[in-house]
Amino acid sequence: MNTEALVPWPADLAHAYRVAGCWRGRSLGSGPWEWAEQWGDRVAVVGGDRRLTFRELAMLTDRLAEGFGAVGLVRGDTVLVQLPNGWEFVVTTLACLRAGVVPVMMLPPHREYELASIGRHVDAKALIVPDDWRGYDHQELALRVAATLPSPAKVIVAGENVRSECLGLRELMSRSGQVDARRRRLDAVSPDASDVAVFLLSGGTTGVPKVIGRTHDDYDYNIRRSAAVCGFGPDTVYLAVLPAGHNFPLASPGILGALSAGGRVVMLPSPRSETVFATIAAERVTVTSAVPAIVLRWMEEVSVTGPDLSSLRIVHVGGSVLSPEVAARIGPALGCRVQQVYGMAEGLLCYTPIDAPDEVTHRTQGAPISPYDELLVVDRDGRAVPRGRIGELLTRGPYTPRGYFGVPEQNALSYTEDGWYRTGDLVRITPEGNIVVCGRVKDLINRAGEKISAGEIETLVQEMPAIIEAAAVAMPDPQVGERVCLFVRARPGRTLTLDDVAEALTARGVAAFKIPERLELLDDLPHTPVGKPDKAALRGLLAAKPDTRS
Ligand code: OOB
Repeated sequence: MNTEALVPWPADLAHAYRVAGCWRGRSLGSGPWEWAEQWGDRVAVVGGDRRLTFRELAMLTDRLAEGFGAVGLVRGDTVLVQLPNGWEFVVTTLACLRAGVVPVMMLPPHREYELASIGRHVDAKALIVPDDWRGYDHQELALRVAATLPSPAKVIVAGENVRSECLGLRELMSRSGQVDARRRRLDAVSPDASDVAVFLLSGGTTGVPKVIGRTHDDYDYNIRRSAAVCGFGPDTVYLAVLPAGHNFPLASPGILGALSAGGRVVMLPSPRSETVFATIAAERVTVTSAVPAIVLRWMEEVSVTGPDLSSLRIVHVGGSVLSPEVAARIGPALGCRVQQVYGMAEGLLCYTPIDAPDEVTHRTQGAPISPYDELLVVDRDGRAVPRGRIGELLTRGPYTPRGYFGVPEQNALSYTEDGWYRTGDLVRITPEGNIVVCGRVKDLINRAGEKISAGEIETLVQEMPAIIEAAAVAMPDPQVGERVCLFVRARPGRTLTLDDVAEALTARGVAAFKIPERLELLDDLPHTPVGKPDKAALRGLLAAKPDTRS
């Protein structure tokens, strides 16, 4: 990895974060053995038909970390990880942390376009994929992508059917040998706490790949504070249903928060109500996290099946706007408490307290996890607004890195000169210090918590010969919050259908969740004085002309 492409914290602040005890100077890879020493024979991870104790988890982590070395992956190399929620995801992530190999957290629906552009950007040395997932051949995909990358990249496959050109993940972790000696060998090459531990993808990349390098120090603090604020402990049984590569289920407090508190993680590759309810009952799950769209489905379907959710104590809800009315209904419907979570892969995390009054839980997105988080709410000219007024939220702090990896021009837009990250969210802060998200100024579509960059879609469809100009706009939707509507000015004499757009983007290798779900052809797009499509006017058109699909 080109470490010069990272943007470090200023040295004096880094020092202050160490002195304050935020940064502990330890690698996240030391976690599994520390946990094993405290909670050795307790079950740590449940996934499919596997149940791994903390001791087994530490042993498998070490075996795979050494397996990575045996196939030439060394500290500082980046690997694209595209695994569904299962035990392999957990072991792979921990083995990367242990070996200092940096996982880039891709999502299972990503295709050639996303894998290749991110893979090139980070100079990936391997792709770790399932053999086949939901009827799609990921080995084939990964081999195709690997052939286009600048460095020779290995394809490592989780699952049974490993092709001869690929390496088997299970084989890489089936090494024999003395456990203690291996542990010492790995300890000796442990990554630095200031090294990047994971690369998270930013919600809504603008066509420029925006990946966020989270260091061991910063992510450790993120996990530790989140676990404390959410009361995680050895009695926690956390159900991971959101795609595990997202910061929310991974570390807010999620999978890593539960394990580091001695709790148990249950990995489930689907948020389908039936499976989720059955798993909560069977594993006595105490906490899970979900985006509002998923919680809504659970609430609708819970009364039909009447499952046993008696173990469930808390649901973390975040990733997109939750209305106060829905928030108030979750507790009674699922028989648990709610904590709202407002967070971002870029860093800042806010939670409503576990024991907050309903007013706070239902109507706010909570307060930051650290006293060292800095918040600034500004107007369009970048001036601070009076407390309580709405403006764009800027933030800095011990787990909010100072820039994306390798995109200085983008960083000049997304970060101020003095290191504030521009969240693009419109918020106000209540007198008690809780954040209320009121809207956003960034140009993206938030579809069930998945962020889709309008600019990315526009650039991609511009390649279609029938299109002169296009604008992607969020269309409000009761099920998923927002869907992509594409406004198009077509070339005279050319026709265009929604299917044509979907076909072109699919052929381009774009993830299905980004594909527009409504197309509006206009003779001309409205423009702002500077000549950009006028999105406010387009949103107005949408409001006046609701979707007529049945
Ligand atoms: C989480 O992370 P990302 O990186 O996928 O997206 C961040 C953006 C925020 O800037 C905001 O626009 C939106 O997602 N968002 C919310 C929200 N939580 C996130 N908007 C309204 N209400 C909320 N509660 O989405 C994420 C990362 C860690 C924990 C939770 C969510």
